[in-house]
Amino acid sequence: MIVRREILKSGAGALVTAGFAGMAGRAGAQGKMVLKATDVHPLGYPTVEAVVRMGKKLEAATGGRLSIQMYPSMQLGGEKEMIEQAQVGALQLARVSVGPVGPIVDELNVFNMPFVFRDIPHMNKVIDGPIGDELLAKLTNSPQSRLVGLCWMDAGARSVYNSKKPVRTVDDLKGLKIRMMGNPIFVDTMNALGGNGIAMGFDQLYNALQTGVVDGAENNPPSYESGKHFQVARYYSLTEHLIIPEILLFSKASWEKLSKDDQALIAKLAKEAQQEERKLWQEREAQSLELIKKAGVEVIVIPPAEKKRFQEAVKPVWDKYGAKYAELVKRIQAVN
Ligand code: GTR
Repeated sequence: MIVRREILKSGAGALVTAGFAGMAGRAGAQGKMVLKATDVHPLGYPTVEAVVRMGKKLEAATGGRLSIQMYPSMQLGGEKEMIEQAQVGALQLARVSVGPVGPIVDELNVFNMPFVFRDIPHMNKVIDGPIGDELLAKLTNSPQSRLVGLCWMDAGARSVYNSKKPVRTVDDLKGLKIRMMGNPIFVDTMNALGGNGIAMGFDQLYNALQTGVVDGAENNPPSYESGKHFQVARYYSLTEHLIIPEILLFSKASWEKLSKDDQALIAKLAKEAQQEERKLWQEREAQSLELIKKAGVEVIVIPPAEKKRFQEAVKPVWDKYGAKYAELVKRIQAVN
């Protein structure tokens, strides 16, 4: 944090230099560059592993001139801090959820709307196609983002978990304090479902669950498992109310210092990482579900009729935000 403040004080021009200089210290004068990457998840988690593999390919393709140094497990702070550091060039690659990116470029919020995708294969089709490319370009070209959108990644579907009781119906959520990611759409979604949505960083969640500041949260099985949240919140209800892809961001300040060829190489490897992560994701999701069941978590399947009630309950969220994304939503729905 001290480093960051000093960097911020030194002005925009110096930021980039500082960002690369910390790493270049090791590389010296041979033009070597170590790109600093970060993720909230630990080593071995699909998104982390995909970026680590991308780094190995980058190193091989450039004879070691470019490489990636991964700082996993929130070592550089939560996602808000990660994004801010990428924006000033204090780090180069930040793998985050689209959740906290929506407030920066509103169009991306379309992916943050509850039940916007029919299922996970539908989401993957959309991010692989022209809508995915357009939204990455929107982010990159937006003057306020100061970020380059490199690729998407699969994060499955998010479901509610809590420490109090099995949630089987939408009515069961009533009165439960549920942590949501920092974006008003999510707090409104939980409130529409009858719960009490509380915005909080992922980095604070385990403690909040343990001390009862919140009763629960919502996430995909790998995050619920790897964050050890299942140890303190033992009811997991497969509500699948949000299917939000992840996004791999590059600092625009740092990007502009790269040659066109290096930019093209990184962009190509990121596209490969998008596909590679998907395979890792599917394996990990199955493993995580198995692990939490073995650990005694009660996994509650929500039957289709009840799932429909969850979908109906979020109508106020669509009434409030939906009109802005109507065109895009139509195109998303048309993807088969
Ligand atoms: C995870 C996601 C993280 C972070 C986290 C959260 O599924 O991979 O990027 O967004 O959820 O809930 O904050």
